[in-house]
Amino acid sequence: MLSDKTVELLNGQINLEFYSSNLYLQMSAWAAYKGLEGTATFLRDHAAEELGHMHRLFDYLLESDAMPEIGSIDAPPTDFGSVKEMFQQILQHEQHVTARINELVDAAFSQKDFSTFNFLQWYVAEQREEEHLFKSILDMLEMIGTEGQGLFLFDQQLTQMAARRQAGGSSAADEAAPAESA
Ligand code: OFO
Repeated sequence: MLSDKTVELLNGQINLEFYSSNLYLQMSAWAAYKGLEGTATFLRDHAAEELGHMHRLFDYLLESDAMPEIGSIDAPPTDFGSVKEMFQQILQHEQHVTARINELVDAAFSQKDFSTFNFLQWYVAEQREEEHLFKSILDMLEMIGTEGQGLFLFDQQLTQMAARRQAGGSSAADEAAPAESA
């Protein structure tokens, strides 16, 4: 049986994963509005992944005879400055999510709640991958640049990353490696 504190923390994480999904969906809309279709597709897919993270928590609470509670979710911003600024904001957001996961792991361990501690290990690994993925995208942006055809080339890379991700055949690190242009 989960403690009240653990249920509250896991419900808080459900809320954060919902927010992450809405944030990336809004970023996807912003990118599509700017004509960056590859970036928009990549972010839209990522928004769907965040819903998957939310569902895992939702199911874990139910399997533990606790009640998931959906709270109100803050509206995400609608303007992200530039593509580079947007990916910097994503990395900062993922670092914030990692800090929240670490707090959850710490709380589970100190309560000797080893079931929740074990459940959370998936999120620990996922956050390492996600931070690595977005750092790699920022490195790629740095290399390609956004001047001249740079933004077009970057967007093409994200089209290919989204396709590889949809095919499910590569790790986060592979996804961020610049691919051959067609
Ligand atoms: Fe992006 O990992 Fe969940 O929030």
